[in-house]
Amino acid sequence: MIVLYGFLASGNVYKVRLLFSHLGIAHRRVEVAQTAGHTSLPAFRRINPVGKVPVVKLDDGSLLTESGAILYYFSQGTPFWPSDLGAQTETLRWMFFEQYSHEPPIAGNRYLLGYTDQRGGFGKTIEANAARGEHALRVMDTHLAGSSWFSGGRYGIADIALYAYTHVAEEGGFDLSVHAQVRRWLDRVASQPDYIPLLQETSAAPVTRLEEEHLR
Ligand SMILES: N[C@@H](CCC(=O)N[C@@H](CS)C(=O)NCC(=O)O)C(=O)O
Repeated sequence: MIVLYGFLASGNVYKVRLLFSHLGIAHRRVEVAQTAGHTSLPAFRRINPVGKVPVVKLDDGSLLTESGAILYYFSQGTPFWPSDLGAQTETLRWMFFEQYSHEPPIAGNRYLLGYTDQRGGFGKTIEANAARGEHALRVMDTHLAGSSWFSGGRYGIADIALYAYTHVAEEGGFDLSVHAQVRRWLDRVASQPDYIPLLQETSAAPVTRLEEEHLR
């Protein structure tokens, strides 16, 4: 069975779990506790030298890293990756936007405000992320005024990539009430068949911890 390394509340891991749910792909999850520093452990750095989740281990032992690359891999030959070159380019445009202009400030503030002691000298970073993230949300809202989706005219992997941290942006201090088009799009995503909420466990076998995994 496919192994997915990552923690449940991670938006980047959720992207993969949401696509797996839509496609009916079974996986077993290995917990890698970021807040306990487990992404820095030598055992994990051997799996992904970058030290980030998600990581997917295929049945032949090969490893896939980077959420966008993993979405690309599993969406091939499915409706979640368009067949037309223009729509593919549009999908990639929004996935690159997500990785550079959207996820760093929005996920960054969600992490700093929700998972760290925010009095620990992060004030200026939180402020800069707030401005960058708000800009990204405005760009999305403007796009959605003329289009229902981000993946070339239909729901696809760019929508999944952008949904992961947009739907929890309020945990990072962002006000979604001012982005009406974004809120409608969030509802459209959540009404897709086999949608799962972020914290719903999807592992088809008991979740193990990284330490246990390396004793197997
Ligand atoms: N570009 C990467 C980013 C992944 C990422 O930032 N993962 C976070 C969790 S959401 C992580 O593993 N952080 C651990 C750390 O930085 O030590 C992707 O899209 O997969």
